[in-house]
Amino acid sequence: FYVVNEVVTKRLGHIPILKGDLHVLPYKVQRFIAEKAELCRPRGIYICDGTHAEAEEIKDKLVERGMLTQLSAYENNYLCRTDPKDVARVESKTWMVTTDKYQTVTHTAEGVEPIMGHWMSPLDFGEELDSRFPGCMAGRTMYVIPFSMGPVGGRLSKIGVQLSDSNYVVLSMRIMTRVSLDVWEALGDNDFVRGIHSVGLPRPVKSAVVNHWPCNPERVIIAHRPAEREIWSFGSGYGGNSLLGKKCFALRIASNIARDEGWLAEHMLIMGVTRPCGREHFIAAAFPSACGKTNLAMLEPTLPGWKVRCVGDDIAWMKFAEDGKLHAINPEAGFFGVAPGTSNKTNPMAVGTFQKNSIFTNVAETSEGRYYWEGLEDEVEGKNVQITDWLGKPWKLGDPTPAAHPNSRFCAPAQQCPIIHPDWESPNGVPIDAIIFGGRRPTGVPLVFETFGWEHGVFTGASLKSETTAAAEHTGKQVMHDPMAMRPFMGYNFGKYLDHWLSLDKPPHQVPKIYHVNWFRKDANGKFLWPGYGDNIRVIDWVIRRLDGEEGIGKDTAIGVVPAPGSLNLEGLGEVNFDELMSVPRDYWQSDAKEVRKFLETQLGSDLPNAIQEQLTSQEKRINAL
Ligand code: GTP
Ligand code: SPV
Ligand code: MN
Repeated sequence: FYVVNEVVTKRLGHIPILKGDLHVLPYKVQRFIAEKAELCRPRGIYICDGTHAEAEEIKDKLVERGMLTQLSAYENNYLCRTDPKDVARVESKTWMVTTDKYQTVTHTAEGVEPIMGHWMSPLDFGEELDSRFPGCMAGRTMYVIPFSMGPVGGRLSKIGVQLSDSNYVVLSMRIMTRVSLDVWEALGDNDFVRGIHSVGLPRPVKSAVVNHWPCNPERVIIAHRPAEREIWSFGSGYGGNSLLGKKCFALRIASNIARDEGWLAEHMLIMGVTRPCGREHFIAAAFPSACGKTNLAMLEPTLPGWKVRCVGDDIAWMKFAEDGKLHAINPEAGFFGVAPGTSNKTNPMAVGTFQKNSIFTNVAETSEGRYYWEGLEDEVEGKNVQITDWLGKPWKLGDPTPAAHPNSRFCAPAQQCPIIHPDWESPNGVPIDAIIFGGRRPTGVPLVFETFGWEHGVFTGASLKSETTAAAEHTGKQVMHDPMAMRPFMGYNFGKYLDHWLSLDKPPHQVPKIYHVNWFRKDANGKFLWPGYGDNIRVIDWVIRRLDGEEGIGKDTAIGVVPAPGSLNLEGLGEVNFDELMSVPRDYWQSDAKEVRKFLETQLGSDLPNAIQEQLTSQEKRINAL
């Protein structure tokens, strides 16, 4: 037990502790709570213990208020509809606060806005903070959420404490991270990542609350102070904006810690793939938001004898271990996955995961108490089923607007995944054999290629592009640069980040091979050339055979090694235009190379690592020789 000192008592003033006991909290945590309570002035403080009873109590209250609806066809599944103005990450209002601007952003060419990292000065941040946080929790409860990213006490794990006035956040954080009193014990006197989150709507509220979902879209700010390991989030209750363990901590803050400590924090899934012969390989893959990580992580192979097991679906923390191998852990404990497109046909393992104890946000609902979204058309039983869309309006098949919001999500415990890997919580992580980058590239980019080595692989990751999706506020479907699938999540100067990646290729490290995939190439009629989903195992099969050194299955091209004709297992597939899928069109790549050079030079300026510049030049030469 810890003594509660006078300063803490004084700062708390009359704010009561509604639940929990300050005496079990390490001093640093007590001071943190007292300081922020004095600032935000909640009506009371609720220290979460992570128990089942606690979740039940909060859920019952939210159902009573109408914020959650039970989906009665399942066990302990709930639907939440947000204010339609609060449905995705808000990249334009997400900032890194550092004294030196160039800690956050690169030295871009004159007049060019940096797209990696969004900088705010400490002075400006101070003003933004002062105009939002004082009194922002008035009339609300401040929840104290102790959480561990990675298994509690694990070698690669880190601890955070999030303060939030949103009970939806409490329920979601319990699924997405490990929330428990054990965290205090593991923490002791050590430092922790601090998260302060408010929906930004103190009581009495001056504007109407839509769908019982308090938020303040006009005043949203998500700010990170990496030096202080601190996150301030205001105005949004949605996913990546409010579940601070996820993108804010596990990517933006953690990438800073990772650079300092010599490891990597990446937007990557982690999967174990076992071949018919019984040998298992681990793969980490980075695709931008809503580009297929969850689906690949729990893919159900269409090739007989193969087994895929999921370690993580969104974030990987990776560190070289004594054995020279890159070991990865999934810092999360749940999946916050894109709902539309998820079905028994495309991703049965995800469906299996969210049959109970899950929260669905902005999906549609059937009159039978089931969830519904685009992609489930074939799974609605009975003619008389009525559907209510994500906005709460009656909806029927063929209506011009979608039933579920395109960025509607399921939030489900990873433990429930039928193919969760037995080592998914191993504190030492799993050894990564290959890293895959990918994106949505409708034209020009082959289904798969292997890069020529670590530097070329890092260059390929740095040149990653993808069509924008509904995961953030971008509209339309333009192909956008998303280096390493980290554009919205970069925690520091992208040039330094590339330097860090490049520096890892040194003895005794055995760096993984790096690949690039594209499930989304289209034909002249706009149809996908590749069936995707479970059939992606055919690409993984080729990747693993390459890792094993099988001869005669690769064909050199200007951008990397693609499968040689006949080397991809297409057995049992309908017709596939292999040549078109694998082609590397000269004109396309010539103009792409020009665009990539311009991008890297104007975005990175003097921060562009020499090794990347050399890769750019040699790739241009290869392309021009096509
Ligand atoms: P975030 O959670 O936002 O980081 O997304 P993610 O990368 O995990 O993407 P996810 O697996 O949820 O897939 C996003 C969308 O792409 C879903 O609608 C999927 O159905 C669709 N998708 C995933 N894999 C494939 C594929 O191989 N082919 C096609 N055509 N679509 C896919
Ligand atoms: C993403 O956008 O990459 C997500 C969802 O995984 S969110 O948690 O909102 O960031
Ligand atoms: Mn993601």
